[in-house]
Amino acid sequence: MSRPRAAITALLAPVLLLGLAPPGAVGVDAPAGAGLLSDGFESGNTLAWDQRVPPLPVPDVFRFSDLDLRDPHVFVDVPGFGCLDVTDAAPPIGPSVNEQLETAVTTDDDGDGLLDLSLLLGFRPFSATAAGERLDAGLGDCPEPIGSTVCDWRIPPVPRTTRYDAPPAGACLQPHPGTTSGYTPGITTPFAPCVVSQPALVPFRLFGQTFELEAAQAGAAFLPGPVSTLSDGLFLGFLPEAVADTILLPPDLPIVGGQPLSILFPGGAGNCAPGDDRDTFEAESGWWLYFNYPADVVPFVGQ
Ligand SMILES: [Ca+2]
Ligand SMILES: [Ca+2]
Ligand SMILES: [Ca+2]
Repeated sequence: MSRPRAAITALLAPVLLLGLAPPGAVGVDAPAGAGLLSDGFESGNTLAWDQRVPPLPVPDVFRFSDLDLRDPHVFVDVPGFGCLDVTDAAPPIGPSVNEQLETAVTTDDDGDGLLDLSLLLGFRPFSATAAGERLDAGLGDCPEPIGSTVCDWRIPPVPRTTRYDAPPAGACLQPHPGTTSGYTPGITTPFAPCVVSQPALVPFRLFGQTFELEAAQAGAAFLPGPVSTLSDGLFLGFLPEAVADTILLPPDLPIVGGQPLSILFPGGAGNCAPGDDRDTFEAESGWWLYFNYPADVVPFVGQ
């Protein structure tokens, strides 16, 4: 059992390597030499700030302190065990996907001195009344242990810029109607006071390859007063099936090695589950991916 156990762990761990990041950072394409007076500073549109014009406001950085895939679920046809939902229930061959996600977020399992998966949200600045404020999102380099970690961006991929809002009431972010499959536990949604980023095309890293996740958003709730923790976090984005079909899992992985990523999700070619979790977005077939997360503010040494 040790071989398939390790294989499944290796297979699923890279799922954690998602990178939050919207499309080309707004403002970075400003003409060379553009200064504060020509980049929208006076308008209050901080998104228009040219990143090449220092100083960039120091961000309030929050790091995901856990990550749970809620929808779709991951099914793997394990010889001797059959078609298993390995999302939450620990399969006989090793930990579940979400157990592995937590391990990656909270420990340095691969021994390189850095927490294995660090997802950062950099608010510039964090505002409980934000309307179109700047948010940078990306992967981080954060040394272990988690309790005293200090983060910087991990580049590449470069962190990306979008905008975020803090709606005065109601839900900040919810699943798109008709795109979920009723798994338990359900998808937690953040309610005011909360923040939510605006939809953006984001790079998503998997097995060392980067592809785009469409219309991705991150939302989370917080308590009034100084904010050091985000709760009820929801991260969502659309993975086109055509993209998932072109991303091959590493050939040395047993069971699904060399197969397209889409084999992991119900409805994907070769997936063993009887259901079909695929959705349609802008005439494309694919999967809306839904993750829940909490996040904690972290000391930040980058820009
Ligand atoms: Ca978890
Ligand atoms: Ca590590
Ligand atoms: Ca779905």
